[in-house]
Amino acid sequence: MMRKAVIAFAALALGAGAAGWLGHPAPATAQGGGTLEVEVKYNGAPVIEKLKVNKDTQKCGTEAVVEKVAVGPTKGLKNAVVSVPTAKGPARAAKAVLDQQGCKFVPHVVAMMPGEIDIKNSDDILHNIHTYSTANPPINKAQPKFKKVMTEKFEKPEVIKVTCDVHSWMLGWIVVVPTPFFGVTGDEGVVKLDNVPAGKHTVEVWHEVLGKQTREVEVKPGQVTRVSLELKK
Ligand SMILES: [Cu+2]
Repeated sequence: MMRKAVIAFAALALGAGAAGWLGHPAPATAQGGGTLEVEVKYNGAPVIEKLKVNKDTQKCGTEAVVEKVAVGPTKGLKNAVVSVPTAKGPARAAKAVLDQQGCKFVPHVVAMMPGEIDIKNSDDILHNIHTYSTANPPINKAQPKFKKVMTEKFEKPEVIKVTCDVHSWMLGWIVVVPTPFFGVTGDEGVVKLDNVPAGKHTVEVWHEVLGKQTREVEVKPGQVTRVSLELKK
C-alpha cells in the first residue's frame, strides 16, 4: 500500500514537472489573462449580533449569532463580495447554493451570475424563503422539511436580501453579478481571480453594512495584480 502511494506521488510530481519542461503555459496565461488578487480591509470593530432564540431550539439552538461585520485576525473583512463587472467570460459550471443549517443561511453571503441557485433546507424543520428583490421577481415561499432543495432563478444583477418568516433572526444575501469573475471574502478578506482578461477593469466591492466601493485596475497578461481596498463606516 505504502509503496503504491509513493509511486503515485512520484508520478504526479514528475508529471507536473514534465509539463513545465515542455513549455505548457500556466492556466493564467492560457487565455491571455492575468490574476487579480483583491484584499478588503476594515479597521473598525466587528459587529456581531447575538439574539435569544425561543423557537425550534432543538434545531436552532438557544442563541442566534448574526455576523453583520465580521473581521479576521489581520483586519480582513469577511463576507464582502468582490466582482469585476467589466470582465466578461463564460459562465461558471457550478451552480450557486444557499443552505439553511441550524436556522442560519450558509453561507451568509452567496454570489452568483444570473441564472439558477439551489436553496437547500438541511434542518428538517419548516423554513420560509423570503427575498426582497426588485429587479428580479420576489420570492415568498414555504420550504417544508421534506423539501430538501428548491431551485430558483435570478436573471438580473441585483443585491438581494433574504430572510425567513418562520425564524425572524435569519438573514442572508444573494448577490447576482454580471460577470463570472467574482468571489466572497473569507477571514483573510481576500478574493483571488484567475484568467481575468487583460486590460483595464473596474473592481467592485460590496458589503451589507459598509456599502460599496470601486477601484480601477489594469490586469496584465500572465501577471498577478494586487489591490487593497479599505471599507469604512
Ligand atoms: Cu427559517
